[in-house]
Amino acid sequence: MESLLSPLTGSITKLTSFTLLFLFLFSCSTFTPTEAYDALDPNGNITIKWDLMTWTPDGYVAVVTMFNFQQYRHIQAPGWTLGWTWAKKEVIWSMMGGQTTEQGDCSKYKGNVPHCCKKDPTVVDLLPGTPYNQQIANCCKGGVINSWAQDPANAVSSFQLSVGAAGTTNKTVRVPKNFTLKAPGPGYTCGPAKIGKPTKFVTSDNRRTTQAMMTWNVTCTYSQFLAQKTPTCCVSLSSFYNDTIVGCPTCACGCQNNATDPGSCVDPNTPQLASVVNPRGKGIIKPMVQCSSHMCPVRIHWHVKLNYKEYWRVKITITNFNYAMNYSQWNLVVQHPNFDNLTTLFSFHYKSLTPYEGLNDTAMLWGVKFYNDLLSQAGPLGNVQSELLFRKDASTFTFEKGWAFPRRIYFNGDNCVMPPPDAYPWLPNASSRPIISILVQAITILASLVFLLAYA
Ligand SMILES: *[C@@H]1O[C@H](CO)[C@@H](O)[C@H](O)[C@H]1NC(C)=O
Ligand SMILES: *[C@@H]1O[C@H](CO)[C@@H](O)[C@H](O)[C@H]1NC(C)=O
Ligand SMILES: *[C@@H]1O[C@H](CO)[C@@H](O)[C@H](O)[C@H]1NC(C)=O
Ligand SMILES: *[C@@H]1O[C@H](CO)[C@@H](O)[C@H](O)[C@H]1NC(C)=O
Ligand SMILES: *[C@@H]1O[C@H](CO)[C@@H](O)[C@H](O)[C@H]1NC(C)=O
Ligand SMILES: *[C@@H]1O[C@H](CO)[C@@H](O)[C@H](O)[C@H]1NC(C)=O
Ligand SMILES: *[C@@H]1O[C@H](CO)[C@@H](O)[C@H](O)[C@H]1NC(C)=O
Ligand SMILES: *[C@@H]1O[C@H](CO)[C@@H](O)[C@H](O)[C@H]1NC(C)=O
Ligand SMILES: CC(=O)N[C@H]1CO[C@H](CO)[C@@H](O)[C@@H]1O
Repeated sequence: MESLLSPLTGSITKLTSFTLLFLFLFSCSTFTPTEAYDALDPNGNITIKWDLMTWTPDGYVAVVTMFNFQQYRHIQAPGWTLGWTWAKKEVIWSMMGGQTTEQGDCSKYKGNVPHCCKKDPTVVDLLPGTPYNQQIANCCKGGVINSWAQDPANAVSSFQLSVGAAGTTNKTVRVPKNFTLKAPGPGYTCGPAKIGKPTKFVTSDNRRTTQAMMTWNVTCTYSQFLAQKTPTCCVSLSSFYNDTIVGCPTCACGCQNNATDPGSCVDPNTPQLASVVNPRGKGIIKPMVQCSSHMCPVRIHWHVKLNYKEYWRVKITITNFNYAMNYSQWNLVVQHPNFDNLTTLFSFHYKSLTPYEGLNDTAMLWGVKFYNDLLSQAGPLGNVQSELLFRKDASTFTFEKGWAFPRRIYFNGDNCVMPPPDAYPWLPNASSRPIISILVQAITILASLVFLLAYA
């Protein structure tokens, strides 16, 4: 209890300039959204590797492997869709661990009919539970791929295809062109296939190495601008030192409009309507959000909970307002200068994302498997929460100027809408805080403690 009474220390002038410097750095590091460059994950990409394993009488058998090298952007249900354009008149005789969505016109083939004759095939993953004789390693997860930081073992997806009417030497084979990746919506741009060194495979007993006949790679990168998404999440704030709860900005993710779009949201008192209105079908699942002033499918609440002498504590709550989505393997990226001294984190996993040497202010947080890695659909179970304990660095720590609040938050890789900085809960009399206000505050805290103890 003694620690609770510690005054909110810190030299104000120093802190103000620090805040200004930080804001300056921060505003300079916000990139124009046209660039497919993510400052928090500069090397993030999805690499699609084609390994030609054997030649066949009229072509080759290839194993295609997609590596999700992105730290925090995963591919969730209904999964990835990969397309390309053949350079010649290739056909796909057969596939394992994946399938094309359309066969196309195979009328000129008699007897053996190819799996797909389209010039621009579109491939999707098979579903879990596919018979073993149609599976290969890393297939059949319904197109769901985890992120590299969260679960590298499940950040890979593979399928195999037998290609005909193709070349049968590394001189006559032509690489496919115009790769497209939907994951599941737009957002990714893929570069051209680049032929490189053939992949070497080591047998499990480490006693023999084989190699592919030929290997090429395609790299795809994400751009939020291309995805053209309306925001999908927002941030609300509160603190122990101010009763105000700063909610998500109004219409952060869209407005409730009964006139032009009746039923654009679900009244929480009649949530059973949701399942009727939004049957699970193909393609992107449209959010079916609970009616609110912000209309976001997901809200992240950051509550500055306690102040100790050497530590301070934050509670994070993620709430699902979407009746059409269970967010599996959700993740959060949070930027706050005190992440360099995160001491304890309860019931979430943590990884520091350090894109810049010496700047350790960004963390990735995600749920514990089988405990809270699933953010259930809107309703009583639709939230997950955690508490974070930070160690104070006397030279930077302050409750002034909203310093204790996050600089930005991403949910599943999407930037969440923050309240405007001038709306953050301020310390009482923040502008010119005389010593007495500390006393008042201490007394207030004491009083509320006494109150709590009295009624506990
Ligand atoms: C893709 O990501 C991997 C892993 O971060 C990196 O090694 C590779 O250079 C990246 N490729 C491109 C073309 O950026
Ligand atoms: C094709 O294979 C030969 C050796 O078998 C190799 O020297 C050549 O670089 C390869 N060409 C390509 C385009 O991979
Ligand atoms: C590449 O694919 C896109 C979409 O499938 C299509 O609009 C475009 O015309 C294609 N370009 C070429 C050169 O095939
Ligand atoms: C293709 O990508 C894989 C995975 O990053 C890498 O191991 C391999 O060296 C790359 N190969 C080529 C030919 O670029
Ligand atoms: C839309 O309808 C709901 C209830 O049907 C109502 O609570 C809400 O105020 C209406 N919103 C507008 C913008 O009219
Ligand atoms: C979410 O999961 C629950 C429990 O597994 C299930 O009953 C519900 O139908 C799921 N909702 C959606 C939208 O998939
Ligand atoms: C960043 O913080 C984490 C956790 O406190 C620590 O493990 C990591 O070494 C730090 N990295 C740097 C570059 O300071
Ligand atoms: C709490 O913060 C709000 C700004 O969000 C401010 O208007 C209000 O005056 C603060 N309350 C106190 C007691 O200082
Ligand atoms: C109080 C404290 O532990 N401060 C440390 C916070 O982290 C930085 C960098 O990691 C250290 O230099 C500080 O000593």
